[in-house]
Amino acid sequence: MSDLFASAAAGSGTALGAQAYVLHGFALAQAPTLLQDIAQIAAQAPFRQMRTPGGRLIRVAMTNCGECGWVSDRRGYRYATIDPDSGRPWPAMPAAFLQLATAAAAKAGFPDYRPQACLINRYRAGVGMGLHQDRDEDDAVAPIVSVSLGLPAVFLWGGRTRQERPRAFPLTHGDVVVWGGVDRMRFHGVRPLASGCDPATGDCRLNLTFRKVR
Ligand code: MD3
Ligand code: FE
Repeated sequence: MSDLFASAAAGSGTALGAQAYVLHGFALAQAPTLLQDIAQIAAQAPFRQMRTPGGRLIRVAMTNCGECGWVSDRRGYRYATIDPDSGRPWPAMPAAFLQLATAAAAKAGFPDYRPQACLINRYRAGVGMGLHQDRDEDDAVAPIVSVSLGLPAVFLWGGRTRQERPRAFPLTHGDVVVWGGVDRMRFHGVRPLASGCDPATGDCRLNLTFRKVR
């Protein structure tokens, strides 16, 4: 890994791959606003555990904001403009979300980023996400921007095949990761969370993932 932007005023960055970057603490200043916005979104579209197409409960609790949201049920994984639980559109993407995502993408070399969806994942102690690829978006090179809030997690960064052994690295409160281009289809996952108490989120980790869907 090489240090990038090491002298930039907005913080340091680490390259994970040719087109994947961790921007350490990039969201720290906005974190309180983001957390307030998440609470407002969750009041309209509560966190819920969705089911896999195979019928198993997904352990990460999820909600969405933006033009469309990621959903999973017996019929499969997809993006939907309507929240299936409420029958209403997903809450709009807050201005602070959009600003942060576009600024992070630009800093990582992806100008003109317009995410249509923001999936909000909530992890509690013992909950992780198995190794997978994100393949439900039409655009397989546009970046995904992820924002970590609250309890720390160990992120698993794999290859383009499931066989490649993933590298583990920590993501902490305020970290932003941008993955696009040649690194967009890498396998990735999150180790089960250790228990803890974060001053901002209490007993959980929240992760925002911004996506260009179509
Ligand atoms: C790496 N979420 O929602 S960050 C997901 O922390 C997801 O909640 C994790 O994986 C989380 O699908 C990881 C997001 C992420 C998204 C796309 C990627 C990491 C990625 C694409 C390629 C490599
Ligand atoms: Fe993913």
